[in-house]
Amino acid sequence: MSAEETRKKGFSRRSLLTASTAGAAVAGSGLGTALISSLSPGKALAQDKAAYHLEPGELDPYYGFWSSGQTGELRILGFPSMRELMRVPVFNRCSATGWGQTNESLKVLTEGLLPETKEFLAARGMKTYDNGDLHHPHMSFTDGTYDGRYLFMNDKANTRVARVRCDVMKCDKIIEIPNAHDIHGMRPQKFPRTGYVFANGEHEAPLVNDGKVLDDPSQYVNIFTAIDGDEMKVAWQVMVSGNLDNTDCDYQGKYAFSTSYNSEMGMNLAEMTENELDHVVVFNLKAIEEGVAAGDVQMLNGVPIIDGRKGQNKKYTRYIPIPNSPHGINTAPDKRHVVVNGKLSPTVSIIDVTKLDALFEEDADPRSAVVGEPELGLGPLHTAYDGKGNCFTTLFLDSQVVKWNMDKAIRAFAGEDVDPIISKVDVHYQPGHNSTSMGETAEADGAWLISMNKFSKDRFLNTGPLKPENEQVIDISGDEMKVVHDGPTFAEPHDSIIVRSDIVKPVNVWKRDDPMFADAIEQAKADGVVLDEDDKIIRDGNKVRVYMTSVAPQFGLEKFTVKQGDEVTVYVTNLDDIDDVTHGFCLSNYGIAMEVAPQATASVTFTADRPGVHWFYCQWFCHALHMEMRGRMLVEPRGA
Ligand code: CUK
Ligand code: CUA
Repeated sequence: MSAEETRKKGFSRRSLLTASTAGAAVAGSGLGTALISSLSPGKALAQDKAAYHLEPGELDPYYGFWSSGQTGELRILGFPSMRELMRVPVFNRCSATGWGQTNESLKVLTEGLLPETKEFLAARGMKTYDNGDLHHPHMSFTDGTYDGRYLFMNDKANTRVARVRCDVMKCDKIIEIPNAHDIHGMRPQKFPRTGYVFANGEHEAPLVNDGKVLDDPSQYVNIFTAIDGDEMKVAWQVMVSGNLDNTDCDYQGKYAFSTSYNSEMGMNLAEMTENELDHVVVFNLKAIEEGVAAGDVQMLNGVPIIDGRKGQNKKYTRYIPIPNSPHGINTAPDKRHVVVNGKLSPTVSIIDVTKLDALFEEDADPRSAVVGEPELGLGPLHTAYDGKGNCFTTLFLDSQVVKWNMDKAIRAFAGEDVDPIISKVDVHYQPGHNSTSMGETAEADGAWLISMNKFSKDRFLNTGPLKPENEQVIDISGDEMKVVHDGPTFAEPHDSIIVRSDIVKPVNVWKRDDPMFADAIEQAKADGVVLDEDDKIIRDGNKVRVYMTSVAPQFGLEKFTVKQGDEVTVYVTNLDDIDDVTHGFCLSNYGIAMEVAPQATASVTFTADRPGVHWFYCQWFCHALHMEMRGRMLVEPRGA
């Protein structure tokens, strides 16, 4: 029975578990998993435990996509149950899946590196970076809401932007951003579609950073980058004054905007925090595109760079003064307002995007687009939305989330005597980002908030000096926010998005012609091998290619023989097409291991420099006879 037939008959493990619900009926209808759940998104009842406590076999109404900070991976959670479903390696190495070791992953990890980086790494015996710092995961948009195509994410540690395919939940592109330093804020274009992915270089440096200019900050610049998210290529860059922290864009497709906590261009704490006012840079996308087309750029590393620094050509950028060291910047689902979070200032500043056209006029008041500046509490970092006009801002220093009303804040700024603050809730402790269900799209549904707290202190059993973070699920369906769940997590998710499950439709098995293993298919063809039929060993000088199928519980080859010093590539093709029958290939005492999911081909290349008998085994439990799924690599010693 094929996997498809199995699903249609409702015999898959999932539908058996949910046979008593609507699961069995819809399992074969292609509607995805959302309808199978007994919970529906956005309908969670306040204070109703059933809304976030799932019974065994029940599915969550939302996917959570989580960053992992310095761990460098993307995480997938079920939300609101907070069950961690999957870890998708991106900028890190993964012992389980072989990410960073398989040829397929090395291609993704190396092909987008700059030539000078490749050279620098090669001199250290490295093919790519080993670490990353993944802060901001965001899904691609079409027409102002998530479209389920891709997830994009930044690497602050090594100045990269990556893309994960939502059909297979694997990273397929990583590019290093030239001319910029340390990508922090990153957002996809919301309208008409993604389109662009905007990326902030956070740290200032000389534009040509070859050592000729060193300790002379007056010659440092910072770079804002627009990436073509379809091609994963840099489209253009803008040189700015001050540094760049977080970024977002509007629902008109006209403007992007970034916060700067260091308008001073300071190099130490005292200098960086000196000014009472820092700024938000507004980027005029159309003017920039026209400037690029007209050649008003300098080319560097193959990328056109527009000069958008203060006092330069003002049609490209404007600088809106914002109180002290702003951090997060978040566009509201009303498609009109943008909240800039003050950090060192107890205020947030509200920008009205319909006033940005006028901001670009000659002699415009730089603060003319600011329509509200409510004082909320100490350390506002990030703001999320319920789609009903209310905003939720994390207060790092107060260890609180404050719920406030956008309209009232704007009216108060205009002089009316109204208090925009609705309520506050204590969180534990020191929150950074927060996210609401669908909250960064035009389809914010006002059901849930997650507060991503940097400190957990006494909330969990002590794990020693290094403690987990604490992420708290908050029911926001009523006026009072209610914390309903503590979720410990390892280093250090900064940001998350909460996506309705019907939007995300991953497949169960790979397509045999998937581009992820196109190189393997091509090499097999050249060797006269049919990947999903043949078990063959091809010798090509001292290069040996071992083609091996796998069907639970057997590899296609029980042994293969190579010579010491051969460069061996093992290709494993998983012929199983049943959901969840993943195999692995682990070559013991060679430091080799990889995952091979249903219908995938994975490959790894190594030098057979240890003579003797070496067992390879399947390291993914796949069958009652999984232990027996093993074979031998026989390495003939040199000179034999
Ligand atoms: S930043 Cu971490 S809490 Cu990198 Cu989005 Cu604000
Ligand atoms: Cu195949 Cu375990």
